[in-house]
Amino acid sequence: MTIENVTVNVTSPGRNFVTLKIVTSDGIVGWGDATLNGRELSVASYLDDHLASILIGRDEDRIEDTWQYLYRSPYWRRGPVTMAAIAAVDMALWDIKAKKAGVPLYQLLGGASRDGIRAYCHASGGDYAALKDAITGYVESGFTAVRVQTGVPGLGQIYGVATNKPGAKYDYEPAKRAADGTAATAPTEEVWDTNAYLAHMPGVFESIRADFGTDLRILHDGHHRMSPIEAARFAKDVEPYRLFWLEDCTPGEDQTALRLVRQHSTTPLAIGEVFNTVFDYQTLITERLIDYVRSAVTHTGGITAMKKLLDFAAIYGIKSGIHGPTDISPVGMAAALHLDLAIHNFGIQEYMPHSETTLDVFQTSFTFERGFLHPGDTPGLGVELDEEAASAFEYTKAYLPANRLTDGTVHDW
Ligand code: CS2
Ligand code: MG
Repeated sequence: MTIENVTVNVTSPGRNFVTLKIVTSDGIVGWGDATLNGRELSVASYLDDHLASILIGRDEDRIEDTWQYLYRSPYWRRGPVTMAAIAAVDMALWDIKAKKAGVPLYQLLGGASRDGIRAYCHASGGDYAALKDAITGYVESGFTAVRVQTGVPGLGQIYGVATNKPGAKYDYEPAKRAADGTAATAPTEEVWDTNAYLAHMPGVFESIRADFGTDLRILHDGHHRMSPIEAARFAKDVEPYRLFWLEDCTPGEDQTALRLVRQHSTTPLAIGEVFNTVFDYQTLITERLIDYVRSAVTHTGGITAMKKLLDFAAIYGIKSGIHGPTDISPVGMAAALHLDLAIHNFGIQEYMPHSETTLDVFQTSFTFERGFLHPGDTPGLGVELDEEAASAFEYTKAYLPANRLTDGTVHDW
């Protein structure tokens, strides 16, 4: 059989998503996630304008060959747009292969290596009282691992922290539309001060340990904002609080920055949500500078590439921590869960549940119970896009916020 039809769906049920649909000549449908937060239409164009016609008539079973063809044959390689497009094709082909075999995808990846996938959630609050409230709520709902982000005295709204509005949930939406819900025209800007952050955070972790004990897994995201020496000091300062990981402490493109952090501390390190190939990790993995690989299946070339990356990491004792925010669609999330269940070097899975509006459009078979996820046993990835429901939600431009230091200097993400 061959690939007969390739279409790209752009929809915005609460937030923007790009989904690839591949249909075979015998009518099997495969879905792939191509969502690149704030740059969605670039990937839609890459798929529509450059890849769709190449795929028509190809044998849908030749997943490895198709991946190599899409990655190696063009002159231009890598980058988030290209790798998100390749990822969507790869996921859709694995979805088709598993549907044809009549098994959930994890069975084709070697079968289950565990019964459930430990998930961490996002707890945040503008001050410690709100953060504590959020953590308490998540622990009571069964989470055994919690990422904590909080406001810093003297600074206003900070990325990753929910506003303290009464009734607001303690999570946040990574990309922002205009205040009235219509298309944004530019990113909002936030003010950042690394010194104030470094002075404030160790006390927050101390309070969390005092209030929640030693069992709770505590994670924290630095969002690439520290210099190598600042990150080294921070990682050392928070050692007594035994973080599960410190994520993205330095800018992602400088792999050697983490050498300095590693020399000074035993706080476990995670990085990679902005990476898109195994080459972004070459130094980090071979020199054992990290403990967790944070890539998204959606931004790293799909299941084929992720499996190889995680197998490479396994040789060095490095585990997975696959990216799972709301800007990864339910299709991309399902791809992560099948990998999580199958690989041996699973570490933890990020889980930021999608809104009900999103889940009305994407029908999912994955489950969450008492802190653990499972992809379900529906053949394929286990997610179907309801195209009719999706058509009611028009693409609405949204941006991740930018940030500047207190003197107005543009700062790292
Ligand atoms: C965050 C994300 O999930 C995470 O760890 O860093 O919110 C990230 O900033 C967004 O996915 C960016 O699109
Ligand atoms: Mg992150």
